[in-house]
Amino acid sequence: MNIYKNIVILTGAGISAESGLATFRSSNGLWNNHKVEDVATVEGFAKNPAYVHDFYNELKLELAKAKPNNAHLAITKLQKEYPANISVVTQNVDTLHEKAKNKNIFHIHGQINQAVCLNCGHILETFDDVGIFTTCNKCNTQGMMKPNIVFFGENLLYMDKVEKLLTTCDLFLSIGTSGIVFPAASFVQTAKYYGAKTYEFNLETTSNNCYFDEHIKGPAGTTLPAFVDNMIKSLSKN
Ligand code: BV8
Repeated sequence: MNIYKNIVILTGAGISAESGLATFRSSNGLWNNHKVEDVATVEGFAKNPAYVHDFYNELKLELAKAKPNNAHLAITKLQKEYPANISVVTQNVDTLHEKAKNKNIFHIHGQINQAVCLNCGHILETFDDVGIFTTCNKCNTQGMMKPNIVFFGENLLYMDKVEKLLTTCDLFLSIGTSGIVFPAASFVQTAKYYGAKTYEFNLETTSNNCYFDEHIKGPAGTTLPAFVDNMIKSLSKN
């Protein structure tokens, strides 16, 4: 196995599945009980902000209890024992990468424990409920807080940084994402275009499969630790 210098790890809801969190598009998925347009679009929030706040306040309770699994911990081990720049670009709004003590984490679709003030842009970090009566603790405006979640139709966060990471990485690992939501679904294409080796870790092959050099099938809680151990072992062989 090669030695890599710049590694990007893209994660989706599948990496949190073994922590007991529902993914988006599986049968008991998050969206199945709610319409995407009602809880994850700009229009939905404008139409009924209280409903959207309730959805994320409920999700917050569940995500706060979740514990990282062996896939998250494997990333911590890699970042500790493998001498490379290793970034985690996550579509997940849970904080399991933080709980596992991963470093260099970029939440491109936002974070459940944050709300943003639409008046002054201040980010409120809280696992408490946020609603239409919440006051911004910076500008004191009431009723202008929005979950700091990137809705469909909104630009992603950290995209400048992510672009740089994708065009300079030599290894791109995609863990537990269906490759349906853009632009995150196109990251593998960019990485591959700029010469990265690309691996997909999933229970199934996804719509993006032509851009992956290798598919590692199975639950990430098993496949990723094994892959990380091999990467670390390969250091002594070179
Ligand atoms: C934007 C917030 C510019 C809510 C989310 C190009 C083509 C087509 C459409 C578009 C395009 N460009 C833009 C769009 C529109 C849209 C889009 O992509 N639509 C899709 C549905 C076609 N994109 C956007 O609007 C994005 N913004 O492009 O801005 C712009 C600006 C103005 C106008 C237009 C464009 C914003 C996208 C962000 C939306 N917000 N989340 C929340 O998180 O609560 S997206 C949501 O989907 C989550 O973030 C989630 O992470 C993400 C992706 O889903 P996955 O993580 O992949 O989860 P999923 O359930 O799908 O899959 C899980 C996978 O894990 C499965 O494959 C499963 O097999 C696997 N798995 C399960 N268990 C395991 C496992 N794998 C391994 N181990 C296991 N144990």
